[in-house]
Amino acid sequence: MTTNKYVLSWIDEMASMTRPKEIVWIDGSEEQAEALRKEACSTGELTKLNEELLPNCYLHRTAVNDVARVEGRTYICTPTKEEAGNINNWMAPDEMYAKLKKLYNGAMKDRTMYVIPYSMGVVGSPFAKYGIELTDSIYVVLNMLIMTRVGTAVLKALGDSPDYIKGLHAKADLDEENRYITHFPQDNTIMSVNSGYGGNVLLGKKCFALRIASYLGRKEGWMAEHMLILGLEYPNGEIKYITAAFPSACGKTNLAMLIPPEVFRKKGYKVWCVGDDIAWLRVNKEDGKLYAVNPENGFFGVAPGTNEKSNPNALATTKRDTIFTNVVLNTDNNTVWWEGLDNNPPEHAIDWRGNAWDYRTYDKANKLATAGAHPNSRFTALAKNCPCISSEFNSLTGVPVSAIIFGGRRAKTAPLVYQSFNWRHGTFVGSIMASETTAAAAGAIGVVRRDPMAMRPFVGYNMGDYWQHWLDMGNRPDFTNKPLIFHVNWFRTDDEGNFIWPGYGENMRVLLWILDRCAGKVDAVKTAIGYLPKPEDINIEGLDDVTPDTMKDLLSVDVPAWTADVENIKEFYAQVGDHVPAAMYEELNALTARLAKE
Ligand code: OXD
Ligand code: MN
Repeated sequence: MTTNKYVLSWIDEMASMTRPKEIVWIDGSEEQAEALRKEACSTGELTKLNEELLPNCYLHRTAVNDVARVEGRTYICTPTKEEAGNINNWMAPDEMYAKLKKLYNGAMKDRTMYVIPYSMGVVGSPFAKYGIELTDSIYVVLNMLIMTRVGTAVLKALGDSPDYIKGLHAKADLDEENRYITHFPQDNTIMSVNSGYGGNVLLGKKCFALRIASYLGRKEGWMAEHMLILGLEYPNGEIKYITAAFPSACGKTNLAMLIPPEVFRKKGYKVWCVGDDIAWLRVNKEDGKLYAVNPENGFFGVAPGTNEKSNPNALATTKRDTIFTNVVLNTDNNTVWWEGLDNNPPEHAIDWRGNAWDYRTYDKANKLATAGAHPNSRFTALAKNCPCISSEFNSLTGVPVSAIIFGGRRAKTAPLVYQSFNWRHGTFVGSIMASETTAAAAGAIGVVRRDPMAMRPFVGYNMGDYWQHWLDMGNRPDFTNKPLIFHVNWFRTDDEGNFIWPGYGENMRVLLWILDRCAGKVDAVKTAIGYLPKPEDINIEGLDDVTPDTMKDLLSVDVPAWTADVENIKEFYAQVGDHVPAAMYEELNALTARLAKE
């Protein structure tokens, strides 16, 4: 399929190490995909679901020890530890290559090696970057066919160039002790072994589009971020674009596909989804604005909790052409189910482990052991099947970003929304992003995990240098029309621990304030942490449970909580180490001084 000597010699090298029984090139055709689905069904790797109710949908179960990304076994292998920084696991490239060589040695014996040429971004667009993933898993091939743009067009666009990302994945024995997800940014190489779970093996996603791309972005003057992209359409047809970064499992997919509350819907407001997980951002020299593309082609969303209320658009997207992973199989009608889908769990079912499952045994206090679907079970669905997919989804140049939002899950510390003073302060706000653990997770409640820009597990180099890159972007003379940077918190609680903001579609009310700020249409209150809305400026029309008093609460700055947080931030900065830019410490000191004056 190609005469590219860089591609061919690398595949030769990988094949002589892994020794597959055959090599099959993935051309992106429906015929080949269908043949692979059939083959996977014949071996039990996939189960075909009810063709009438869920056309072209399949179920897959991973090994029980292989259900999530493994941050502890994810490595950035730069020549020096300093380049990877303290937040990443690091191993010297030679040492890691030697270790991997042993694990890959003959790992594809009696298996087929699939060669997947794929593009992150629209093939041929100025934003696009190409990759080739070698894998011995049909599940990976079929997921990549949804999540990325795959096939001969990619090889044609690559031509004779060596400029592609090499990715090698082998399931090997799925041995947890020898599971490695490794990145060699200087070699444009990703190597993954002993896993079959999405984030570890769909190498275009976290490994390429975030870790390697963030490294390339720094080198080449752009940004790869863990952000959704949405367009908010006003009744007059004007559309403004927002990107938002939240830690994993904090509702990015829900916000990206938001359905406006009825009062706004009736007036003609709409929200369009451009992406739910990753944004590649570039400064456009002509208008000085930041432009965003979503390099992916599908959604790899968390199933549990997705329902008609939380995200009807995501649910609709999963009704065809979808691969479900680790959800419940309803054996009465061959459909799928998960906790939080509806109140009708199937009478006869098989759980994510592959065992017969009786929903009556479900115990909320012991979710992991008794749930039918794994809490991290997923759907892999095509973006084009989403009812609210943006007409700009396939745009070659991306959408202009008016606002960047950071967010976390904080019971008290962060107000519903605040605006940073400027790009530098906004970078600081991103650097201190955090979430508190909830009762749902094992361990102590309310423990703060710092997750800067939601990129803690995804920066392919030193976190301090990554913050410096944000600052450097802000200092570019051609970046004249910067988005404003905000922080939101949908998870504020009262003293009894009840959420006081309804969230979901109602979050649109906050987006409207944000965009009004960007358009210079509304005033704000200057506080120690940033600009806050005047309570009356968040439109609560038709929202009965949020009284003006609650709104005041939501928009208050808890000075003691912030003062305590500053100590935690200092500890985190110390952990990031001596690459933390001086400007971030200046921002931290300025915040401390402003809090002291309150
Ligand atoms: C994540 C994901 O873990 O998107 O962030 O899967
Ligand atoms: Mn994510």
